[in-house]
Amino acid sequence: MESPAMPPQAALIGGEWQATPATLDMEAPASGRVTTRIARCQAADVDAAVSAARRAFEGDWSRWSTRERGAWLLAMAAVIEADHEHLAALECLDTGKPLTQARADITACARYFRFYGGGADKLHGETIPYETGVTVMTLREPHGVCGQIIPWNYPSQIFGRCIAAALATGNTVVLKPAEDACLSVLRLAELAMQQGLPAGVLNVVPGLGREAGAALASHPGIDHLSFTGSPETGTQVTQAAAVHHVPVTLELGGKSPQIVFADADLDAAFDSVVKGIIQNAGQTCSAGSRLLVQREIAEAFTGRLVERFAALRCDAGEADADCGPLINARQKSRLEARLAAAEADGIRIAARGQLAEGASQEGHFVVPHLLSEIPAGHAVLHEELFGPVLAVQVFDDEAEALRLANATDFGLCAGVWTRDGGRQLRLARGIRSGQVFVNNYGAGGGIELPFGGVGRSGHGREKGFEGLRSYTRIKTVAIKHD
Ligand code: TXE
Repeated sequence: MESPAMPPQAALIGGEWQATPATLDMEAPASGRVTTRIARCQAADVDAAVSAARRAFEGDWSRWSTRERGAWLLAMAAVIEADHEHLAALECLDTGKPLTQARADITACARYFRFYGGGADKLHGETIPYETGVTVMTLREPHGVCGQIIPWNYPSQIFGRCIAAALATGNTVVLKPAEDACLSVLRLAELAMQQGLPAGVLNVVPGLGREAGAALASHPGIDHLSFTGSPETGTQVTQAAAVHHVPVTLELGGKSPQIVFADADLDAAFDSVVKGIIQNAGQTCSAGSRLLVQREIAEAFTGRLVERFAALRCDAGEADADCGPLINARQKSRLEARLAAAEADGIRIAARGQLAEGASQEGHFVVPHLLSEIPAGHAVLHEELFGPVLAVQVFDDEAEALRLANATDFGLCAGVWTRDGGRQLRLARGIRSGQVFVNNYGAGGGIELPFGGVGRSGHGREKGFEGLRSYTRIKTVAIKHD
């Protein structure tokens, strides 16, 4: 694969690409090689971006009708589709993910623009019956200037879900992409400007979390903040935003179970269990990282998994193997330390995948691991490992399955595999999480489906129409008349 053309090495502020005195090297996770540099924004750059976003919000942008905003988003979807292969190549190089996955992510990004482009003129308030002679209505208004801090695992998809929903509802945005992977985001911002988005409606301030990210979270000039990342950083961001009473949407990852009962379509469950943890090398907030399997089928089902895991190959994204590398050396050594601790604690490594022959030794690869015989309460059952590691637990009956599924502080997704209709409904209600998939598992997918967590997985919802609603606030207007 040829090296894709690189996006601007600058910040986008008030419609201008502005270089910063300091820059950050970007590294390809599959080779450790530096691919390009990005801007390293500081508090002053963030301040300028927030001011530009405020001017845009109070200027022309607020006069665009919902239909005009929708039309722009639909045109942007077409532009993304036209640049599909270039964007996919950037995403593949920058994150290390298999090219097929990178392509799917760009397709999803375009679909967010299409979905929210179509939705822009379909969101409305209500009228409320009240006293005689008083008409009451609710207006859905944009928050104003939205701060968005996004991670490196799905840069283009998360750009799509946050930016398209925020712009569809008339907000302006200051976006802080992740320092580990943001090339597709910069290219998408470049395309948005070429597509005639007014200056200041979208501002992008690349840089470090503790610099640009912290400056954005604590900025008094933002009206709403959305953050996707770790629970620890989520707490810091929330505390910073609370000083100015800024509402926050948090998407903080998970430890999602896939529960397989003996009566399920086991072939379908099997493929989905593997994909649910291997996708994006397990660096997916909604990864199915715990398998709960019923005792009658546990040996046979796990035996198949052992074979499949042993055959999984890791390689650079462009080789389009089963699994790419982890994002950086820090994530790799963090995961390796946890795997070593698990082994030292007597947990069985039932299977390990392999590194492809051509894979670079400098790449941040960790091969897929299947863990079994795990003592109750062990860290691998409740920590988000964020790698291709599946922890297997065996249960006897539905009550035990539900108890194990809920034995986590996280609550983002769950998969339930059973043909028993009553059990499907009982578990769908009983599992403490933002999404439950029955006889399928939509890790990371589902543009139309509200998405978000409970507990340590965060709060607020993105995606679907809920995503549009969350970028608006309600104003109640009561008019007394004759
Ligand atoms: O996350 P951080 P990291 C989880 C996953 C992973 C762990 C650590 O378990 O192993 O987090 O990853 C910005 N103020 N997820 O260290 O720090 C940062 O620049 C404001 C799950 O990469 O949360 C980046 O843009 N912003 C997750 C974003 O926060 C700050 C995806 C995420 O970085 C900041 C990624 C600060 N003080 C990691 N510090 C998911 N839910 O999908 C950092 N940032």
